[in-house]
Amino acid sequence: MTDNQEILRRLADGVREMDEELTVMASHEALDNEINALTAINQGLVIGMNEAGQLYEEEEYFVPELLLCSDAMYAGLDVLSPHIQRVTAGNRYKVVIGVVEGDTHDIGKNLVKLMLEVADFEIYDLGRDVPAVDFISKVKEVGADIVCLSTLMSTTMDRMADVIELLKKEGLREQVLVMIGGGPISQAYANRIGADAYSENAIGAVKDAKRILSEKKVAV
Ligand code: B12
Repeated sequence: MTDNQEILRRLADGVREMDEELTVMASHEALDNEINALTAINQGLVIGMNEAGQLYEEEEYFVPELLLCSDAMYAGLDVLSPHIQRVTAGNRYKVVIGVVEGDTHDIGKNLVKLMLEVADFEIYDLGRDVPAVDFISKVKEVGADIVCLSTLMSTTMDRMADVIELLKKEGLREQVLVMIGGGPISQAYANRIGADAYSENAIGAVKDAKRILSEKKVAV
């Protein structure tokens, strides 16, 4: 393994092993070694969180362990995020983002938010467990260009369809693009509920946001 691969491995290990100190140390090492902050996040911290998810599925980890893993991940993010190279876009498109009602998983949503922020989107984060009506109010209030919906649970997926239905009812569907994502979501599901884009990760979310805006023929 090269030095950089070892550092990325330590970042993932720190998160998986619930070790904030190791995660913070490896984050500083990554910066010292000039590893791109986005690479350190996506190929280090996120890998560790996914490994923790695997251990949860194998019933080796339970809720308390996962919470400690997420603390370690956020500690690493605090070090790395200020070093992400930010882009200045000509036009600042407005994005309303949140986790749908009934679901409190927000790690993925926060990563999508971060990636959109550094790509110079203007973000309105409604947090987690967000009722459909709150998405609609925010879209109206700020004149959003995109709504991003996240969920990690199959039991709450259909709350995404509720948001789309409500947008239609309020006559807002043509004005706003809808992007969805999270563990149980797929392209097939996005097609079924009439979302404009689905992406399986945060980097894809930025690409998709730019793609659907340009398809709508607005300059990005
Ligand atoms: C961490 C975790 C938790 C943490 C959440 C901490 C937090 N603040 O988020 C805690 C411990 C609190 C938790 C609680 C629960 N959890 Co949980 N949890 C997980 C776990 C292990 C990992 C999720 C995660 O953070 N992954 C890491 C991030 C980086 O990945 P991600 O979220 O998928 O996000 C990426 C993509 O999906 C995408 N993305 C995400 N959102 C969006 C949005 C858009 C627009 C786009 C484009 C892309 C996108 O980009 C992200 C970044 O790349 C998953 C298992 C798994 N393997 O996913 C179970 C899992 C989601 N949990 C599950 C369950 C059942 C629960 C509980 C009900 C458990 C309980 N009995 O109490 C509660 C939920 C209570 C509630 N009502 O919300 C189940 C859901 C099953 C289902 N019904 O589908 C899972 C799948 C585990 C399992 N196999 O059983 N959990």
